[in-house]
Amino acid sequence: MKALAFFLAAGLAGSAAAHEYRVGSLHIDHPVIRVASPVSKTGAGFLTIVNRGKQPDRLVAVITDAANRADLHGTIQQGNVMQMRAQADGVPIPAGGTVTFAPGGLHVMFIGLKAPVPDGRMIKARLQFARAGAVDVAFKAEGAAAAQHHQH
Ligand SMILES: [Cu+2]
Repeated sequence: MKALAFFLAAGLAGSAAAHEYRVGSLHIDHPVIRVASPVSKTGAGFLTIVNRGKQPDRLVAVITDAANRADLHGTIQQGNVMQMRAQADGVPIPAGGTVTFAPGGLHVMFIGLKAPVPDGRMIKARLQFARAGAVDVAFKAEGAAAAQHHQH
């Protein structure tokens, strides 16, 4: 019985660590939020979206009660300066494609965070897709130091 209990516990831990979500043919993997410090008022959200369907989709909005706004940003290089740009039309998710939000590229800009964001805190948000609809996810706070390049 001991071995079985261990196996079950390990299985539960594994599924919690996977931290993924699904809506329609979209798989959302490992949403995280990075802040320069736990009391920062802005944070950058990263995640991976895989479209296993045959139709393109589009992430049109991120809605959260945890911040005043959550904007979709891209990053472009101008000379040797990285500049963020609002993704006015959302973020296209090609059919059969994978879109990765990562430092130096696409991110969800959380502006006006209403409470401290210590490591491990889960920030609830709803991802709104044009075709697949909405899915509730949680961005897990991690790696505070990694966000320091991201200045607002
Ligand atoms: Cu930004």
